[in-house]
This record gives sequence, C-alpha cells and structure tokens, in this order.
Amino acid sequence: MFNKLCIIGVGLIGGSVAKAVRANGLAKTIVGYGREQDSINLQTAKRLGVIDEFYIETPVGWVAALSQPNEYQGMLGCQKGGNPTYEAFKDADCVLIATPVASIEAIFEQLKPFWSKDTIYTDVGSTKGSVLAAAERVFGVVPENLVPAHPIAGAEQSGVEAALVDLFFHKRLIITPANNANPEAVQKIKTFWQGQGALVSVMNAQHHDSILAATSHLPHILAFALVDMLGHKDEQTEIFKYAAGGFRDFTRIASSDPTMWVDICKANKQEILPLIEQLSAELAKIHGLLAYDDYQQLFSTFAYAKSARQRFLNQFEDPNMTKSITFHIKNGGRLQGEARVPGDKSMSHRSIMLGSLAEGVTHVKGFLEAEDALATLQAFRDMGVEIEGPVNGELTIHGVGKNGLKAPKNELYLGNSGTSMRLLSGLLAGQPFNSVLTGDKSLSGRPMKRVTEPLALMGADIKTTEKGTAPLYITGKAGQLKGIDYVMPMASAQVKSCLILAGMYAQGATSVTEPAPTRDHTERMLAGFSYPVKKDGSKVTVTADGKLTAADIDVPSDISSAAFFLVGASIAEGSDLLLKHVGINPTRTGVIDILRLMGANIEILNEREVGGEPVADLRVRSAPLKGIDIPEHLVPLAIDEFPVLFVAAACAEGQTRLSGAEELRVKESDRIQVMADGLQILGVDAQPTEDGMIIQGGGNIGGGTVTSHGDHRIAMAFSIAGLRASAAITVLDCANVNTSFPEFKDLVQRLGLDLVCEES
Ligand code: SPQ
Repeated sequence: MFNKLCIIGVGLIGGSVAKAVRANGLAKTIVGYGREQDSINLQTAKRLGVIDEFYIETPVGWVAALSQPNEYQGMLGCQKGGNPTYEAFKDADCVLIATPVASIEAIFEQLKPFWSKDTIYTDVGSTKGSVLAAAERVFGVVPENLVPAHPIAGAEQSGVEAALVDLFFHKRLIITPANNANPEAVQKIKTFWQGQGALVSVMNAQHHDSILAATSHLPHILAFALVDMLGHKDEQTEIFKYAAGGFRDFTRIASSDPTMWVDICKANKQEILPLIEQLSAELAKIHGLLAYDDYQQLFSTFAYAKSARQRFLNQFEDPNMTKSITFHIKNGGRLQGEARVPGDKSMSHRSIMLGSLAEGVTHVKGFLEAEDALATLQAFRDMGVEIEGPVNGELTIHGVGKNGLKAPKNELYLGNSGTSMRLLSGLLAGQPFNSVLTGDKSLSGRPMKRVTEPLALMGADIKTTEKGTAPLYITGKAGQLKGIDYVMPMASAQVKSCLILAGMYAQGATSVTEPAPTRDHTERMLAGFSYPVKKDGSKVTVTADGKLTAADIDVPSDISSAAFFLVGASIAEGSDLLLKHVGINPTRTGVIDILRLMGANIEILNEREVGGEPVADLRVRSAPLKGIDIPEHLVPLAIDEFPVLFVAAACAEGQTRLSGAEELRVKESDRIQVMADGLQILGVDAQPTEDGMIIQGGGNIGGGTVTSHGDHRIAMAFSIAGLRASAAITVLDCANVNTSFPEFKDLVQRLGLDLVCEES
C-alpha cells in the first residue's frame, strides 16, 4: 500500500503499527525515527525486525543510522554528512507520528521544512482538537494532507518490546480530518488502519474529544484519584493488603504513565472539566440516597448502571471479539431429580413491552434473565421507561402509558432476538418519533419483510436492506396508521403480535387471521392488562380504543427450555425427572403431544392457572420411543422444539417424518440443514427435505464434533444427544445458549449429563 512508511516514535504504539503493517503487507519499507534518548528503543526495534532502518535526532543535528547498530554507533554526530532528516522522510508516502500528544507541536515544527505534498501525515494521539490546533499554529492553516487518527487501544506496558501485532485488531479507530482535508488522503488512512484489522470511524475532532473525555480520560482521572486517596490511607492502615480482584480491575488504569496522562488532561481540559462536575454531582446524589436511606433509588441507580454496562458489552458480540464457547459432552448418563427451568422467553419479552405501555406499576416474577429478553428490557429503558431489576427474576416496571415512550437517543440494539425486532417494528411504526432497530449477524440475516410488508399496508414507513433484512429504519407515523384485515401467509406469532401492537395505534380495526394456531401470549397478556382484544376463531382484532392498566405478571418456566429435559429424560434409560411450574399454554404444548405420540412417558401434574396462563409440573421417565409421521397441525405448536425432537427421532425405533415446517429454515440458523448436517456427522441417517426431515431412528448415535452455527437451540439439542451417544460429542459455537437459557450447562450437569464448558 505504501512504499515507505516513516514512524516517528517506535514505542508500544508505533512498534505495534510497524508489526501489523509488516504482517499485513501494508508498506514495503518501514523507517523508524526518534530522539537520541529513543535510540535504544530504535535499535531494539531494528534488532527485532520491527523496522527496516532508523534515524536519530541528536543534539548535534540529524544523524542517519542505517542498517547495523554498530554502524549507528559510528555514525553519531552526522559523520556521513548530508541532511539525515531529509533522508528519513524523503520518498516516504506516509509519516506516522506515534509520540505523546504534548510533543506533537514540536514535531510539526521539525517536519515543517521537509513537509511534502506527496506525503500523507497522520498521528495516533489521544486528543485530536489539540493536534489540529497545533498544526494551525505551526502551518497557519491545517495542511490538507494531515489526517489525524486515534486507535482506541493500548496497554500499560511501554517500549517496542511490548508491541503487539494485533493491538489494533478489531479495536475502534477514529479518524478526525479537518474540513479541508484531502478526501483521497483520508481514504488512504482509513484503508491503512482497516488493513490492520481496526474498526474505523470518521468524525470531527471535537466529537472525538468529547467521547474520549467521557469514556477514557474521566475513568483514568477517577482511577488516579481513588488510588491517590486510598494510597494515603494505606500508608496509615495497610488497606491494600486486603484488597482483591475488584480493586485490581477498577484501578488497573492508574498504572498508566502519569506524564502522558497529565498531557492528555491538559490537551482536553475543556471537555474534561464539565464531566468532573457531572461525576461529582452523581457522587453527591449517591451520598444523599445513602444518607437518607433511599435504597430503592440506590438500587435503581445501580441497576441502570449494570444494564448500561451490559449495553456496552453487547457491542462485542461479534464472534471475532468475544470468547467462543465449546461444550464437551461425555456420552451416557441419565437425568434424575427435580428442576425449575428459567422463565418463558416469549412472555418475558411481552411483560416488558406491555408493562411499559401500561398506566401504573407492573411487578414481574419469573422473568427470564437471558440475553434476548434483556435486549427488549434495554430497548424500553432506552425509550425512557424506568425499570428496576431484574433481581432473581423480579422486575418493577414504571409504565409510561400507551403514548408515553420517548425517542431513543441511539439505535435500539436487539442482539439475537427476532421476537424483539419483529414486535418492536409494529409498536414503533405508529410512534411520534423515528427509530432504528439493529441486531447481531444472525438477526441481521433473518427475514423482516413478513412484518414490514403488512405494516406498509397500514401506512407504516420502514426501510430495510435490499434483502428485506435489518437494520430497520422506522419513520414514526403517529396518528397516520390505518387498520387492515390481514390474512397471514405463514403461521407466525411474531407477525401476529407485531400487527396487534401496530393496531393499538391505528385508525379503525386491525384484524389478523392465522392459518394455524400460534402462541397467543400477546392476546392473553393484553387481556390481563384490561386492553380490549376480540378473538373470533382464527381472527384476532384490536383497535386503538383502550388503555393498558398495570397488572402483576408471574412468568412460568419456558416449555421450550423444558423440552431439552423432556427429550433427555425420555431417551436416557433410568431417567426420572420432575420439571416444576412449566407453562402449558395449549399453543405451546406440541412437544408434549409429539413425544407422547412417540411413546414418551410424560405426566402432567398439579395443573393450575397463574396470571391467565396454564401451568403444571411435568414428570418424565425414560421410555422406548417409536418413529412417527408428525401431524402438521402440531408443527406451529412445537416450532422451537424441533432441534431436540430430531434427537428424539434419532433414538426412536423406525422412521420419523416431519413436513410443513419450512419456517425452521429462517430461525437463528437454518434449523433443518444444521440439524441434518450435525446428525449425519454423528452417524444418524437424517435426510433434510424442503420443509422438514426424514430420520431413520434406532441406530447408533456416534460421537464427533458438530457446530451449532451460533444457534442456542441447536447447541442444547446436540448436548442432549450425548445421553444416548456411543462416544463423546463436542459442540462448537455455544455462546448463544445465553440468549435463552444461561443456566443450561449447570442444570444439565446437576441432573446427570457430563457436560464441560470450555471458553477460548
Ligand atoms: O425471538 P426469536 O429469535 O425469533 O426466537 C425463537 C426461538 O427459538 O427462541 C425463534 F427462533 O422463538 C420464536 C418462535 O419461533 C419466538 C416467538 C414469539 O415469542 O412470538 C414466536 C416464534 O417465531 P415465529 O416466527 O413462528 O412467530
């Protein structure tokens, strides 16, 4: 990309750039340049092969010191004559300044006589307004070929020996060109950093400085301040002796270079000072809450902070940036005992949505504390709803009323959750503000036209990608949506619920007719919140006339999570398991019906109704299973349970055929293909068809390595297969189990499956 890259200052950052540039072939020659006191570092860089050659500035002038360290020794003092600075920068198509921010003005002064219009100049300083201001002071006007940049990456160590080839890989990098910057130069610097794997953004310097003041400079000041205060205390009372991991984590950045941080504070003082005032006010608030025993508010403050931090962590969901999780399952075992699996995912989403739109305070018990439902929770917090918790599955939602949502400041990030995205698209279509819905890689590949097309018929304005996928750009059409009478082309509770939510903001009636019954939690919960919903056979109708009144919600255990244990205990000889408090809404119990048709021994005990939803305890004991043709009317009632039902079919005597289940192809993964591939690897005769699968059961399930393709239900289904396998099974890519069932690995171990979770 560049013929000659000259790096001024080859320490940790400059050295890491050099290593990454070399590894990625981004420059033919890399030249180091520094002051006399940097000579050891430059010699080391040369010895380590980080740079090709280097030049030293000495008190007596510029010295070229090419190739060998011993040559360098002999060349100190300009013995070769000529102008070494000219030599250093001559023909360089890029000069990168990797020195502390305070030195940049002096470096511009040094560079000025040699400044070439054919070279691009850039830097890596932590403040950017100061760099542009220094350039203006030195050159009169910021040169067009100066493109300031800031890689948001670092380490506490310094020097070229600590340099890392991947220091910038998948790290943010911000470019802050001045208004007059040459677009070609900006593009080249962008490509240069992208070539090192950085995630590049372009913004103005002031915006950069205000962001960094909040997320980097203030935390450093806070860490220095805390350790300064406690350090003095420690001298008197030895408190550090008893400090543990939390203290170590929090104060890590107080080990950074004090000189550098003084320079940064000085350079960005205007942005930092108001933030220190805000932080002081926040501490004063907490002081007041404690002093006046307001633990409720203190809890809300801490709970909000916890969820805001989760939002920060969610950005790293990119598989390249997160740890990957592998499940290792030892074959054999049986499931025994008693368990309560976590709360129903579909109902947890809806409890947040409807509780937020209600008037009054809604208390929720049994809420699923997993990534999908937490994504919905965060979205409503982002729209101004005060939600306390979750703590042990309990939440308090301070409803804002049907028209009380506020415009979110940022896009709403919904992670892996199709339910959040599809239901929110309906709800947000009729709001008086615009919104953008985004999700992870899997969610961004799932079809959204199924909701945006009927919403468009209602007058909604939602833009998708050309493929009809997220991000969804929603222009709020408050008061302008019109009711429709819509016959759904597929059996989908998400489409139905989306249109019901949109219908609550539309003129006239909105009716949705489903081709087959699907889960009806939205309709039931709306009724529980006293919102009028008319049900006539397969048709549901709502209007905008009505309000939601807060009501308490008790979310039962998720039958979709219980399904793994229903199958596991059925296929593993000697199993006897009691699953407590499971939701058995008839639109969800297809898995029990299908397993019973296959010969499973499942008893439904202690049936009762909790908050408008039927609930029971399920006792399941192992039994010989037989293959069946799965009745198509049961498909929508067991749609999420097929991955594990395929495992049951592999263990059943004879053939099992599934048809009419093409919807499985557009879930978190293509669940037909991915399950067929994995079963075949394990030696099972599983043939995928367009809308289902044919499995010859009764043979042996072998061992092997399968991948879940990031789909939680696939990961858990193959783990359960281990109970009947003849050898160990490894399941790759299991991090997404956290979207619906974070406790899965612990629970399944406790009940009798030997599963070890490996993070890497
Ligand atoms: O929320 P998401 O990602 O779509 O979750 C899944 C799941 O397996 O957890 C589907 F992949 O469940 C859906 C389910 O398949 C949850 C749901 C709901 O809560 O309304 C309805 C079903 O989807 P659909 O497309 O049939 O309406």
